[in-house]
Amino acid sequence: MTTICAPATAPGGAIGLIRVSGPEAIDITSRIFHPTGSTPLCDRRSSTLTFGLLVDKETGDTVDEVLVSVFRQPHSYTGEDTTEISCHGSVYIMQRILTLLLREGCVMAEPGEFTKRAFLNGKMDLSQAEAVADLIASTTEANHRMAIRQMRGGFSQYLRQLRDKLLRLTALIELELDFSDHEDLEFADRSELQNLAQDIHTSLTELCQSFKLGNALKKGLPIAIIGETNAGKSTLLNALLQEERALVSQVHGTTRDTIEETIVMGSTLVRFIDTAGIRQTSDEVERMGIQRSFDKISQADLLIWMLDATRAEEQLQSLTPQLLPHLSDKPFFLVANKKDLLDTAHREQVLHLVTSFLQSHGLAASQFMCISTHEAADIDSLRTLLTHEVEALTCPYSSDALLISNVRHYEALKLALAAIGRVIDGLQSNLSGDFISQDLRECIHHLSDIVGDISASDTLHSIFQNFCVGK
Ligand SMILES: Nc1nc2c(ncn2[C@@H]2O[C@H](COP(=O)(O)OP(=O)(O)O)[C@@H](O)[C@H]2O)c(=O)[nH]1
Ligand SMILES: [Mg+2]
Repeated sequence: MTTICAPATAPGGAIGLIRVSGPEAIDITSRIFHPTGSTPLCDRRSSTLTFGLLVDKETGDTVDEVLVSVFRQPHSYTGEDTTEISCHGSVYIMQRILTLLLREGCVMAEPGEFTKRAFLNGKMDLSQAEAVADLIASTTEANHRMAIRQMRGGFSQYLRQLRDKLLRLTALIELELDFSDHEDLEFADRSELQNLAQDIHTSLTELCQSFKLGNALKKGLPIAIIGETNAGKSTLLNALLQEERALVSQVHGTTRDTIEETIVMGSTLVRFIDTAGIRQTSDEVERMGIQRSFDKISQADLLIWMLDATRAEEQLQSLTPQLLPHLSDKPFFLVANKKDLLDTAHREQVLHLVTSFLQSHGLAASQFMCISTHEAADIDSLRTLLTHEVEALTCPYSSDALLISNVRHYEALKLALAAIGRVIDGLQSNLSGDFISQDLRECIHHLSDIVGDISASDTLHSIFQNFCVGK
């Protein structure tokens, strides 16, 4: 096993950290380090800090004053002997120290190699290792909470319980098989087996269902802004983002493709999607954009339907047939824009119109607002309402509920779910235990894949290559 080194902090901070891990970590570090005290680094106990000078032997230069932590295997992050050199954060110093470490026999770590070694040495399972990357990337309270829970083993523990249940089920079925020659003997009561299988099926279904929200929390809860051309959708996106992201113009059909941007609202990352305005058009490119708008409408968790208030009635009527199916299955806000162009009487009229429209279609918009996207106060009110709605959408999952946010886990869980589905079918149709236990094994296999008990080396490679260097 090689001894690896890498910077663990980004350049530019006051303090920089360089990590060294592997069988020779302490030896190599001690060759470039002169402790201030009398105890050489090699004689220091695990989890100690030693102050001293980092010296280039060849030139005799003092490179920096540093603190070196020593962790002896297995009591380290990687499970190997490890040192961590805290130096001043200058890019020059860090590079110089790394050069010395390489000269003494270290090799540069690949991205994620420290965590990969931690996994290979049994310090954590694969789902925990993946959570480390999520934790580093977390930008909101919600995805931080998901990552830390997974890193601390909440998910692994739940999977282990499921696997134990599956093993019990397999044992019962194999017991039945062993005695299958005795025709009259029915050792395992099949209805009990069914209950057990059903129980596992329910757990796996819940996990799979949680992916929609888990993934949304990770990538941003999708909120689509929809409506006819020129209603002010792109202006709204820019106002919500507080930047000029999308092109705004009075030319109809300016936004031809969807534009997506994420921002944090409350504790959640949300992803606003500005869509191409929906209208009849002979322009092929614009038609493709409109088709994409409908795709985004289906994928969104929340819709903002924007009307041009000066044309509210015709816009409500013309879009209703196409939008109605989408409005009944997810929360939506109806926003009439350009209120600055209306007098008070006209505003009342729009309010009346929208209220009776909603009633006549049996729709309950979460909110109706008449705004001007040019008014900061209006944007603030809309943002407050949206934040409440977003919190409401994410709260059905209490803070300690398990949420799947990793595509790899989701794919494995879907396969496990299909396998346990076949087990239930098999039990119901009195299939021979041979076949049933085959599906049970497959189900166990997919769960084991998530925690990395059986993962092939190329799977591991593709997971760890996305890590940052030094982790
Ligand atoms: N008077 C007025 N004009 C607006 C308002 N919001 C947007 N507009 C204008 O409406 C036109 C179309 O806006 P845009 O955001 O490109 O609409 P989109 O096609 O729905 O994306 C532009 O000229 C905007 O300046 C508003 O609140 N009041
Ligand atoms: Mg636009």
